[in-house]
Amino acid sequence: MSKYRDSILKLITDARPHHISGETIANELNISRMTVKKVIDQLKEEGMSIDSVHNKGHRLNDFPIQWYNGILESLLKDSNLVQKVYSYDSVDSTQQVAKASLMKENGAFLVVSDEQTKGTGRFKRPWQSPKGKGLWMSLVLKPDIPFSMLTTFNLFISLAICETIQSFSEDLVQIKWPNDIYIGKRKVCGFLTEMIANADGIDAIICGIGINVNHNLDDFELPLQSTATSVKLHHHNENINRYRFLKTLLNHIEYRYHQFLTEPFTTIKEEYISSSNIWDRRLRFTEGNRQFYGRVIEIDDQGFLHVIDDAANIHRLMSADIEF
Ligand code: BT5
Repeated sequence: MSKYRDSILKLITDARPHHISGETIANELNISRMTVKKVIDQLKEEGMSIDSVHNKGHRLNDFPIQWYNGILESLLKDSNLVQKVYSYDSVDSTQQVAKASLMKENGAFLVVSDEQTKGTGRFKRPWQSPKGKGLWMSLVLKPDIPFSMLTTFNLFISLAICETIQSFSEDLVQIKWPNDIYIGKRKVCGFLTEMIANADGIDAIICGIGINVNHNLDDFELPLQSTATSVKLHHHNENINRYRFLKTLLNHIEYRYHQFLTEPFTTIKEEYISSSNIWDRRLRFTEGNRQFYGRVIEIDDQGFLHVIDDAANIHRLMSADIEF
């Protein structure tokens, strides 16, 4: 693979919807036109839809299916959220890759992979991440905030994910506090937030997000076929281009992250409450070794859930597993 592939792809993507000439690319990158042509021919062989017209140059007609770093870099060039992106065909877990990359990156960055062989949920539970089907990503942010603020981070992020999926879904998308997004009774997304800290405060937040985008039901392994869903299954059964999906998600996260940094949870509390699916029903809560049935009374201004159990005890929860 040519070392110029990503830079060439970035220029072609930047130029969309217009053509960009081979000469302009060559001059911009200080390489020969022959090198440009070779790379573009190779990309076409890989299936990328590039229109090449004599005297006009090259145009990327549509985004491909696989992740290409050059295209991602172009899509993120105006982002205030991340400065850098790393994309892979296959990794064990984007969370692990993000953690390993922390030392070499000063700013915020994003890791995406087409497949995860050891995708992981909370408490080391496996996260199914088949190739080409989902958005498996880790977002590394480096806010200058005290620990105490972190409790509401998930609440802001879940709204961003929920509204993104809703913009593609014909059916209602809801948040299941604290870490899941559901469509009807099925889970479409799970996310988790890890923190790297030192004595003075937070070094980095690593937010791992897994969204089932283009799965058919039989792309899920048992037993998820009866508990999981994908965005496609609520999008007229049509495949969704993952670049467009990712771009929409990052725009929503950028907005909600700014809100998280500048405003209290109370600003979004009503919106959060009306987007949640945990009200007016008896639920099973698991918190560590403790398990009980109960009903949610409220979510407080710090984002804690207040629950009354069957024996009328009140619990104030920061995190728990909830089953319907
Ligand atoms: C979560 O954990 O829901 C957080 C999942 C985070 C995954 C992302 S993908 C990118 C990044 N890299 C990683 O390695 N992880 C993050 P939890 O609440 O513990 O839910 C895990 C449970 O969800 C499993 O025990 C299964 O029951 C179910 N599950 C596994 N894969 C699923 C999928 N693709 N869709 C729906 N449910 C799934």
